[in-house]
Amino acid sequence: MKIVSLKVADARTGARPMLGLVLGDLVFDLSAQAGASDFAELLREAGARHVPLQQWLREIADEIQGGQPVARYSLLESGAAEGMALGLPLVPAEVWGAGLTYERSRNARVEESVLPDLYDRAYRDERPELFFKDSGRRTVGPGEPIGVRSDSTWTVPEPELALVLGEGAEVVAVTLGDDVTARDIEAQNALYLPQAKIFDRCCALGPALVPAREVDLYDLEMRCRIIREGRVVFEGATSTRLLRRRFEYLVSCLVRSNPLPAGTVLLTGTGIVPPDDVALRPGDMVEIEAPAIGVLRNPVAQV
Ligand code: DO4
Ligand code: MG
Repeated sequence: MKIVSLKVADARTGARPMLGLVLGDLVFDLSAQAGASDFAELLREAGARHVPLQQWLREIADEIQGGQPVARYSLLESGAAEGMALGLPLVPAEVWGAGLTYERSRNARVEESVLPDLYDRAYRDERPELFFKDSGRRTVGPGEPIGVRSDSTWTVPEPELALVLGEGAEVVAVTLGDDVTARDIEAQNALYLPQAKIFDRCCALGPALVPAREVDLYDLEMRCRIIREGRVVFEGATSTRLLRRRFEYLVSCLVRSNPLPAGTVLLTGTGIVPPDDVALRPGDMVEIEAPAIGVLRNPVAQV
């Protein structure tokens, strides 16, 4: 079961938002059934009914299955559905990032930085690396361009599992995230991290939300491809089995003296780092894939 946000072509307004419930390859109108047009509203509605989101969605799924689907998910994901497209699955209240949660990320930072010890310590210490990524307005959805800064020549995608937090900071759903990073700026000086991480179109989320209990969060395969002029110029894979931190621990550190609004997203760190001679170029296409969640596709643009 997945939840998607749909942009439905509308003669009067251009596009109208709709929530879809994905069951197998069929997408049903969740907005009509749940009375919510976005994920934040869906969370609030579940809270008002005092029912866990997962359980409510199961009940809705039982009712909706016999009805008429609005689209095929495979067509939506590939951008081929008529009059409909996938949108950002939720407008995040805030986006935070965790770093150095995989050995691969630690090794890459140690090699690139003039202060390697700094990264090794954050990988090993009890306190994890957590950083602010976005207030929501720099985050794009499926099919929308991610950005390369005009002052960076070495920007890379960071494919990460993204946790969506509810009212009490519990993980209600997961999706895929891209913590787009200017590695040259990050490597030059650790104090430049906010500039390496936060800029126009620095984050992508999607294609779908999967309720947290529907998947084994510690056994998710993830792949990333960079496609240039129809050719794959980089492909890498990882699994959340290789994660060095527990998700609950990362969240517990994030909310220490830091209450967060429902709908906050935590990117949980990357286990895929392209080799040093690979950098994103405008016109590239980045694909991030996890069989349990879907494929997040974003073209690359200069910002
Ligand atoms: O400071 C480094 C950031 C590392 C990061 O974003 C990651 O490991 O995903
Ligand atoms: Mg990252």
